[in-house]
Order: sequence, then C-alpha cells, then structure tokens
Amino acid sequence: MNIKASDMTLYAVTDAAWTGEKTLTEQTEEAMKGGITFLQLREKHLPEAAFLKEAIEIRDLARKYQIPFVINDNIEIAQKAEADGVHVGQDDMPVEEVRQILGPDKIIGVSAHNVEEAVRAEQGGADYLGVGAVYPTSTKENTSAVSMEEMKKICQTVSIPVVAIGGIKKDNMNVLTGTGVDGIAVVSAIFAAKDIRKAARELLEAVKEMKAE
Ligand code: TZP
Ligand code: MG
Repeated sequence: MNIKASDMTLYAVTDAAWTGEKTLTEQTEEAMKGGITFLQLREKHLPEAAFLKEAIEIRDLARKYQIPFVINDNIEIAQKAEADGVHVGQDDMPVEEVRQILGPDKIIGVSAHNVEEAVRAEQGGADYLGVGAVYPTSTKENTSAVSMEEMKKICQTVSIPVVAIGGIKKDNMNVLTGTGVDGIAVVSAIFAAKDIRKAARELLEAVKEMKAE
C-alpha cells in the first residue's frame, strides 16, 4: 500500500516497559493527542490473548485519531486485530512472504541498516523503511549505528519513505538535517516522558523544523 511520506513525520513505537500510572492504551491516546502521525505496537512479552486484546484496543484508538497503525513482527495478531499492517526486521519473515499473506492493501514496514538492505526491502514490496540506530539506545539490545552518510544514501536510493530510529530526542535530531529522512521514530522520547502529550507535541515541532532546514 502506498503511504504518505508525511505519515512518517512523528512515528511512535510503543513500549510497555514505560507504563507506570497509566496503561499503554492511555499513554498511546496521550501521544495521539500530542500529534503523532504513525503508530507501531511493539510488544515483546505478552501472551497471545493479552497481546490481541491490547492490539484491538489500540487499533480502535488509531482509527478514532486516523493514525496508521502497524504491529511489530506478529502478522497473525495484525490480521486478527485488523491493524493497518506490520513492521518486520531483517531477522523476521521476509517482506515478500509478508506481502503474499497480507495482500497489496496493507502497510509493510521493514528495518534496514544499509543501502543494500534498503533496496532489497523496497524491491520485496516494503512501503516504508525504518533506518537506525541513529544513536545508541537502551530501548533495544544489539543495535548498531548507522552513519548519517549511509542514511542519506538510503534516502537518495529508495523512493519509499524513510523514518530514522534509535536514541532520537528533541535536542539531538539535528544530525538528521539534510539526510532526506521523512521523519523520526521514537520510543522513549515519547513514552518515557512525564507528560507524553507535551513530549509528542514538542517532538513534532522539532521534526518539522529539522525537515524544513
Ligand atoms: N529499532 C532500532 S532502535 C530502536 C528500535 C525499536 C529503539 C528506539 O528506541 P528509543 O527509545 O527511541 O531510542
Ligand atoms: Mg522484529
């Protein structure tokens, strides 16, 4: 499915590790009110039934706020919850297979770390790419750094939207200026914030400025 590059502006990835007083669904709604433009549900620890329940709840929110919504890795949950699509990494099911299962109308995002992976993903039917890590991050284990030179090359080479990920905050995203990325994907910069709505709003402003530079 063709997605709008503008949907990539502020891409939020959930992390249940940060849920304290508020539930993940409440946190997610706050992020939507703050202006996120895309949402990925990334849930690594829940048993299937609980995962599905959560996915359905968040799908309903995503529809209410009209935000594209994908599920990390789990194609079955994505189908059962009627999500808009899935996001897969290099070690997950190949994008061609995912496309065969989901058909042309669903969104498929792929993580890429270099031009070769980016081109392969695009040729295989990916709708957008997540590229990183821009900075080291404690949110995900075993990430390796992508240089901004490589980021720029990827953006110049593929024609699908590219979103940068990994350790990105309001005050350090300037490194992406001029790379051609369509937006940023963040976990902790939104979900670890005390005021999630405000954090999302400020990030959105900062990305728009960065893209305009
Ligand atoms: N993929 C590459 S880095 C990363 C993922 C899921 C984690 C990004 O989290 P944060 O908290 O925005 O650094
Ligand atoms: Mg994965």
